[in-house]
Amino acid sequence: MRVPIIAGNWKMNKDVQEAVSFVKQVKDELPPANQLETAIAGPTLCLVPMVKAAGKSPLKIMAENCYYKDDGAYTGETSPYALYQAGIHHVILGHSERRTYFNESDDMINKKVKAALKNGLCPIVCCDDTMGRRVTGKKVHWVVSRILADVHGLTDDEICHVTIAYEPSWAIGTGESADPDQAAEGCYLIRQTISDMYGDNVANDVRILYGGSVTTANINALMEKQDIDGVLVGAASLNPATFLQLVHH
Ligand code: G2H
Repeated sequence: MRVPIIAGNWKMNKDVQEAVSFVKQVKDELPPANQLETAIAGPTLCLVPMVKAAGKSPLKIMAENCYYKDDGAYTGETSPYALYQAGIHHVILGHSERRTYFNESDDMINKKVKAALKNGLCPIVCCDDTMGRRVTGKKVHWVVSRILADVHGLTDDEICHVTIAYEPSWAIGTGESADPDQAAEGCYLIRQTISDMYGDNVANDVRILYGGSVTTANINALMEKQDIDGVLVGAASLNPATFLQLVHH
């Protein structure tokens, strides 16, 4: 059975004090992780204090990115090895904003996914989609080719530690969420692709999330869909009370 996930992605928001205060406000109000997983991805500077503040609570603290080398002369990058050693065991990779503003290619994301897994980190691999491609009917090939490239070369065991997030670019931060049917269609296509690559048993174990303008108003309709195992939430995850409403939707 796939345990559902409610994950926040703060992006480049909050300082250390704000991040720690948020964690302290929510950490005792969360369901057990075997019923519903809860996670927050925060800015790199905040991660270690957040892990400390979360203590033994079910809240998982995630990185928003990492590099594909463990160490070396890579000024400004974050080591997946060092993240794991610091108690951060999850990382978002390939977010649309990384692809768009920092020119991350599928090849680079594939290297990062492999490096994360090698170091014990569980990646949430984001797979975007544009309105243009949707309108011209190329959406199927686009979502599928992203997945084929980003998880290329992973073993059956490795892919089971990967979560995939379907995030249409036109829904990210725009207030215009994909409607539940569109979101479910993207997640379904991704699961079919995983099934073609690894078989039905593996595809049934891999969790697939929807992300893009998720709010307290639309989360129920999204979570009801069979192929949507959870949500990756940006703006609506910044307020502790709203995050708790999303968790207890
Ligand atoms: C999509 C999402 C979080 P938002 O990027 O990954 O952000 O909910 O603000 O659209």
